[in-house]
Amino acid sequence: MKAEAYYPGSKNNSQALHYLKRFQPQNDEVKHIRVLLYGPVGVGKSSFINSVNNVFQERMTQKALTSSTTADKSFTKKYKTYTIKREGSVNYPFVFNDIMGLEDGDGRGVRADDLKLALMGHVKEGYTFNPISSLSHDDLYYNSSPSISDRVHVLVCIYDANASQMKSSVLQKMKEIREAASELGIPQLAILSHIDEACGETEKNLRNVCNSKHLIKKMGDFSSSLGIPMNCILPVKNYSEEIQLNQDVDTLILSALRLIIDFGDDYAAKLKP
Ligand SMILES: Nc1nc2c(ncn2[C@@H]2O[C@H](COP(=O)(O)OP(=O)(O)O)[C@@H](O)[C@H]2O)c(=O)[nH]1
Ligand SMILES: [Mg+2]
Repeated sequence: MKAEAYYPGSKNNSQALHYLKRFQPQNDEVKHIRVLLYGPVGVGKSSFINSVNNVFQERMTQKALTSSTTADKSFTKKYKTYTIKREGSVNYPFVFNDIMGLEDGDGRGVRADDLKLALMGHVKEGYTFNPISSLSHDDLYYNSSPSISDRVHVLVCIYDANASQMKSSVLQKMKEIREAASELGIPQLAILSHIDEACGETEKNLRNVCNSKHLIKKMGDFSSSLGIPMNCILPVKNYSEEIQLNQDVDTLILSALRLIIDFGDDYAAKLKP
C-alpha cells in the first residue's frame, strides 16, 4: 500500500474539510445522511464522533461522552442522534448514532432485532435498548412510519486495532448486522481505531500507518473476517488525550468521514419518501 493512500499531502486536509463543509445530500428529500456506528464497548465510537466534531469546530470539544473505563456498562444504551454544529443554529447535513453490540452472555448491549429496526428508522430518539427484549410495535418509542431521514444510510463497524485478538463472537455479531444492512442495500465500511497503540511504528508516527506490516495485516484480517473489502477498512486514531488538534489525526478522520458520507449519500440518493 502506498503512503499516499492515507497521506496524500498537507493540502489534502483543507480540501477534504472544504468538501465536507459544503456537502449537501443529492436527494432533496433527505435532511441528513445518517451514519450508524456499531461495535463493542470501548472501541472508540463516541471518540470518533467527538473527533469529527473537533475537526469541524477546529478546536477540542466534548460531545458524545466517552468512557474512560471500558468496564462502565452504562454508556451509550440510549438511541441518540449526534449532530455537528455549523454556524448559528444550523447543523451539518450528516448525523451519527452509535450502538454497542450485544456480546455473548454479557447481558448488555443491543439485540440484533433492535439493530435491524434502527437500520430501518423504526427506533425513536431516546429509546433505551433492552438486552432482554426487543422494541415492540406498540411501544411509544416505535416509529411506525419512518421518514427517509430517520433511516440509516451507511453502517460503520468499529473495532480496536490494539485488541490482542479479534473476538470471534464480536465478529460474528458484526457479520449479522452487516447481513441485515445488505438486505436493505445499506453500504458498509469499517473503522479500525486505536492505530496509535497498535504497533511501535504508528505509535512513533501516524503516517507509518501504510508501512506497518502489523497494521496492514490487522486490516487484512478484519477485512476478510467481516467480508468488507480492504479499501473500505479505514484506519483511524481518535482524539483521546490530546489537548490540541493534530494534522495527522485530522487526516485520518477526514478521509474516513469523506468515504462514509459519500457512500451514505449514494444510498440516500436512491431512496424515495
Ligand atoms: N489511544 C487511543 N485511545 C482511544 C482511541 N479511540 C478511543 N480511545 C479511548 O478509548 C476509550 C473508550 O472510547 P469510547 O469512545 O468511549 O468508546 P465507545 O464505548 O466505543 O464509545 C476512551 O478512553 C478513549 O479516549 C484511539 O484511536 N486511540
Ligand atoms: Mg460510547
